[in-house]
Amino acid sequence: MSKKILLPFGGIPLILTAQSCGEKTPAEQPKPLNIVYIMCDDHSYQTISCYDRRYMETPNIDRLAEEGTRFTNSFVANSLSGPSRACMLTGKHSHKNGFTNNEHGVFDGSQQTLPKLLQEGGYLTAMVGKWHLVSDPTGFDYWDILTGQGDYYNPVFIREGERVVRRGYSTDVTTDVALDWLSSLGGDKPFCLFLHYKAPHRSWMPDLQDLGAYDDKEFPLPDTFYDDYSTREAARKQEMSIIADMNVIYDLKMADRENTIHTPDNPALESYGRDLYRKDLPDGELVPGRMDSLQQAAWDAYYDPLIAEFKAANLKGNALSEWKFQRYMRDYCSVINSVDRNVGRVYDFLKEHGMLENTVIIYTSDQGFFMGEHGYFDKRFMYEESFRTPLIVRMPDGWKTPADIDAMVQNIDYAPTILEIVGLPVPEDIQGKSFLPLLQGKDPSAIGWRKALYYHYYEYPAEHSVRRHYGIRTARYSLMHFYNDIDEWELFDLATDPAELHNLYGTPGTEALTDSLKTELRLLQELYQDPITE
Ligand code: SGN
Ligand code: CA
Repeated sequence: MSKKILLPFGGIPLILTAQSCGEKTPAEQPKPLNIVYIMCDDHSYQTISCYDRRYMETPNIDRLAEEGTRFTNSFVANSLSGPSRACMLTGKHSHKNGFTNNEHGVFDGSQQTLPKLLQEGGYLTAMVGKWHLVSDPTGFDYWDILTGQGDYYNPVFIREGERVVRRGYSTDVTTDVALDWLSSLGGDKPFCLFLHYKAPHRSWMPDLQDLGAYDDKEFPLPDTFYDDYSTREAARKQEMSIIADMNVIYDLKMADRENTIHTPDNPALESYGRDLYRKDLPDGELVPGRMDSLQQAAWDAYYDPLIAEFKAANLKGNALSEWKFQRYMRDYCSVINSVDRNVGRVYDFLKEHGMLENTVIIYTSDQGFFMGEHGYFDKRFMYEESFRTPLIVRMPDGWKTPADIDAMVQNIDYAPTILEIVGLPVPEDIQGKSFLPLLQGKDPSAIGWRKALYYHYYEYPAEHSVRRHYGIRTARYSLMHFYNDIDEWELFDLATDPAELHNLYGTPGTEALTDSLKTELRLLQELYQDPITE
């Protein structure tokens, strides 16, 4: 049982929840709560050890879960960067916030957003790192964002309109900027920091100190790596296959100095050269977003022998596919090493400054990511690995929150949850629901928590060729409709087919189930007022 303490703060009641049962209670004069919201780009839950122990260890992210709450059924509304960020900022589905896809989207910064509501409630707000919403950020007292997708080495930032090149590795320098901002804060105002890493986005370039970190590890091939996509047309028609679409030069860094590496499974990619990602530069010169000569030398010292080995091996067929999978996993996990280290830096900073007692730490990603399941990399699909996203919430010291929350939450819920945690009102038009009651240990059914999620992905025709689709997911079933230049439904029983290999749509005996899911889907489309129901 928890009790609520109402305190005046900035003219608005601040709700703090203290533990009862004789355990620790907040200090007599509780400080307003700060928020540190850490969001990675494309971080799969499969590569966070508190979610999945198969691949790697992430002790610092795990510590947040140990001291806080791990959400085991956390999802996005549209599995793509810009749209996800817009959903998070507004608490609304894509069709409502207007940012449906990366290709043509420009975020309308004049609309109501979480940072603006926090500012109005007396908060200092900052946006640091990947923004990806094209228009300039609004609602922030400080913003210092990566350009576009951002670069891994010596990245270019736009600091409140001014271009700044920062020497170093993206995840480190982004943390530096965030900690500098936190250090600059004085006074009594609480803050909300949005710390958005570029990592581990494609092309998965590790920090120099992490090169080779997983070379001794043989990653288990996912059971569905050689999926034949039978019964699933949209699943087959994509262009995000490790075997067919992942480029050994661009993605896996196998470019030799003479550009003699070819991609036998995809001749169209042969024209890619070494300079796609390897940046040979005159000594001492720093070209923004590119390695300097010292970084380049360390990079080459690691990759050159691998490139020679790869050329000599002349792999074909499954041997080449599985080699690609191993290299992908090694690079990706190496990039996560730096993420985890930097999450530790943020934690240590808060601890050293006595802020763990009044700061909420949230760790999440803009969407999930395929780690070879169905043979894929990338995301976009409503299939589980991409639809899900990691979510860990560490409430301030003194709170006792459930170790795990299994209710289905979605990124449109973040804004109302944060507003409710800090005691600010949640505007009526926000579509997400605050999951603060779940953090307080309330039973989902007792509070009428949602039983179904709505999803809508729009970016097609576009890179990776994932067809437009919308759908509904309940605790047991996933029903999706692919549309535009295709008209295909897919239905999965997640209880008997968690890998989503057997499309049950149209199979005898599923008529009643399909009808009821379709009815629920239409109700969700009405509820959220999505005009597209093709
Ligand atoms: C880039 C990547 C894609 C990726 C999109 C969207 N290609 O275009 O592989 O799907 O970003 O990612 S790359 O050749 O430029 O690396 S998102 O996370 O920003 O939505
Ligand atoms: Ca992303």
